[in-house]
Amino acid sequence: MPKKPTKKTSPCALTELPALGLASKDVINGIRQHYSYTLGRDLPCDAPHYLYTALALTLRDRLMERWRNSKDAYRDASGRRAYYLSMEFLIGRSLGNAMLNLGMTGEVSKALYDMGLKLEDLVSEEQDAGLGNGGLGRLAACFMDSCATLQLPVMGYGLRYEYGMFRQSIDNGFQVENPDHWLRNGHPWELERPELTARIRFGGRTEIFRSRDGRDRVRWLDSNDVLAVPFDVPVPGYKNGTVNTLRLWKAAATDEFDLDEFNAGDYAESVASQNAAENITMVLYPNDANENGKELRLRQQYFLASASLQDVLRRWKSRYGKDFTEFAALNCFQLNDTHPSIAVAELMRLLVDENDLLWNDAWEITRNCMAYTNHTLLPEALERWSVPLFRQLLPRLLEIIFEINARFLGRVATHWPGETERLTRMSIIEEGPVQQVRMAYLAIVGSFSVNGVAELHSNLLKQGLFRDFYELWPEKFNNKTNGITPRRWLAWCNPGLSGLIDSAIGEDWRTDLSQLSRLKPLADDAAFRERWQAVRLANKEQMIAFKSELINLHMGPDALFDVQVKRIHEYKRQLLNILHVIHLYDRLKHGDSADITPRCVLIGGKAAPGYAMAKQIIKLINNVAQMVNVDPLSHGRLQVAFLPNYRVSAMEIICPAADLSEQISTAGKEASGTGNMKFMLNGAVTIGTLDGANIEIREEVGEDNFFLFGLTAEEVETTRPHYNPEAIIAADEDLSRVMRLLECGYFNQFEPGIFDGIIASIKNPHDPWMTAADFRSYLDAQHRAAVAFRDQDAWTRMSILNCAASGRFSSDRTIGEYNQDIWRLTPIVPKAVG
Ligand code: N85
Repeated sequence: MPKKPTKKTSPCALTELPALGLASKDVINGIRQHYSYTLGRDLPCDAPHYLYTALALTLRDRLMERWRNSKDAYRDASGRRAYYLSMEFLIGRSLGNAMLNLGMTGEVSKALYDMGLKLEDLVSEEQDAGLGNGGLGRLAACFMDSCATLQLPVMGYGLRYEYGMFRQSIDNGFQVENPDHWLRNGHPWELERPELTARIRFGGRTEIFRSRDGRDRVRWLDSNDVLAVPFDVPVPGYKNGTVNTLRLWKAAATDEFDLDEFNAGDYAESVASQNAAENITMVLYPNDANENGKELRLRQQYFLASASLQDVLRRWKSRYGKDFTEFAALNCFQLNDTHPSIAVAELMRLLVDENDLLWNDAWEITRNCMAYTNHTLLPEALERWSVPLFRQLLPRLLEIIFEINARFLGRVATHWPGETERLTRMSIIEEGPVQQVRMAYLAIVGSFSVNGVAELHSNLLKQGLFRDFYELWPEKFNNKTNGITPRRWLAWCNPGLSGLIDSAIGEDWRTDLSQLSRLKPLADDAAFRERWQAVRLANKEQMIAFKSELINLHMGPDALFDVQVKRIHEYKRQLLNILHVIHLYDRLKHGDSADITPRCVLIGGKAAPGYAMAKQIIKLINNVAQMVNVDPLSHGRLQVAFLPNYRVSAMEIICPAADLSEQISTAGKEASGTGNMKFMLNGAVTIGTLDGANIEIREEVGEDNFFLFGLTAEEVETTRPHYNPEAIIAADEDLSRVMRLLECGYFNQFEPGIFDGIIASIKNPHDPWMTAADFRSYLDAQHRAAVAFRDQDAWTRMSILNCAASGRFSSDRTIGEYNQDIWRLTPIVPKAVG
């Protein structure tokens, strides 16, 4: 770690530099300098990777100036700040975003053109930063973009995983997971800050002692410590001079050798054992549902919470010393699901054990600065940790949780005297053969705000999972419907449509997405519709060209592009989608193809490596694709493809090219969805259930421009007790035929039995996802969509209306609401550069 300089060098002398130019000539200079000096390349080399890095560093230089001014402005304002704590930030690529938000797209393109380079070639050199599983992680990234664009003093805290989300390849139809060593070729967007390293404790034991003021205190002894080294990533706002910080922690070993081993001559072993420490941030857990009981995962969670809180307290104390009276008034932590919720107990520990506060004062602070966002309705996805594991790994934290729980249950007992059932239900500690810590309950008890991520989801939380807590504290509960950033998800990924929209309503929609409603009247303008359709056809051509490297898409851009991309999960019902494909194929085989709409069904997504059923579904999609695609009957009528390795940068190509967006989860199961919003913004029409944010999407766009099907969340629950899929199959000719094809092994002729699990799940009266129940209604909706698509002009009208109605789904709106209701921050404008 660099030593602090003994004599202070004047900061001005070091940092006062003339502003860097933004013109193409300045970009060319920057690229040349970095290419030769920073990267030390001396031959006119055509390796695009170095050119990408040189351009990235050129842009980063411009970000640096704005970053410093933003930090200065936040420090000088000394106002309230918020921190977004998340185990996942699914950033994707940063080059295009930096260029766009710096307002340099035009000048960079010109510079590259003058140098004989193609922007796309450099862009595609960048590895996705895949530091997340799916929606929750991508939401965090969109939120960071919106916070910077709204000039809010919000800092992100996360983990710098050495290996991000695995790369998926397909072998004989099966998913294969490959490690994603995304940092291998360097990551130009980060800045290591070793001087801000924090120390994190694990294991050991606790001891009570009497302090000088006569109080009983606790100390944590004999712990095994790990260092947390921050890496800062700049988060630029859209053309506003603000650059916020995303601070990602990397685990590093302390230099303390195990002296006993060392003296015994086991030098190498002693050094090697330090590796265990570095494992903490080695890999992202690839589960988008609960990761059951893995010790390493709990280590990661505590590592994030402790490092981030220590960082905030360090800044606080450098300013206010040990006076914490204003702490809750000036700091707010947003917990992205329960993953970082151990922060509740850790803040108590830091305040009480390390900063001498009394319990009650510390608790008052803690519960006034924590806010919790829930992202799931699936009870099995709620995090629980076994008490013995907790005790062994984090003994002091467990004591604090027990104390929080004891005081909380006292409160419950006063509120509902004599209701012992309620005490059992609401306890943070679940009783059973092995006691469990219920992290969601800890998060609720320790927060002043609890929110869901779409209207339906927030309401269902109040009625179901968190009902008791809602009855106790109704004022804590609120809704914040998710959103997506229009910079990445329209301006950057769909330049064709962006240009057309600009020509119609100007450019302001980038920061005020409600402006898109001005496109509505243009849906009735035939000339505009024609231009809209032309752009969308070009996007489809582009996707075909791009994907043909991996899969052979023989369908032309005139076909209906029917797309479902998201994590593979039973509740998301990729299975229902493929059953529909089998039905279409069955119709073709029986000569029922007179009025079939040419359709290209694209399905992509990763299955958690240990989720057998999800992996079977991928295999089924691939096997169906293989049968359908080679059959001459399908030619020009039907194609199915599984898109391997779905990720952020793939979505940037896919969503501008989709006609039909599949949002077909069992109602009441998808908390919100955000892919649904990306498709809508780019002019796709949704086929969906009344689930998550689909409901709000349909409200905005109107029922005529949305293909609705399926049971409602309420109907799902009332149907469940007498659900009889076999009877449904028997009564439905089309479903019977589909099931017969599956059962006779039509799609697995040389792989007997591999789909038995899937078949059984459809026929199971306890199938939680009730696939058979929605089959008929789904087929009808698909038929309506197919018929509608044949009238291209009418379809284009719907497409325009979908985009025009998507303004509400900007993450700027979402963040505006978080700020108004929870964070209450004042926007801060940094000094302009230059
Ligand atoms: N949830 C989501 O993406 N969850 C995860 O990625 C996740 C859960 C989890 C549990 C999505 C343990 C360990 C790692 C984990 C919801 O499904 C969407 O409906 N990772 C919602 O739109 C999205 O969060 C954003 O709110």
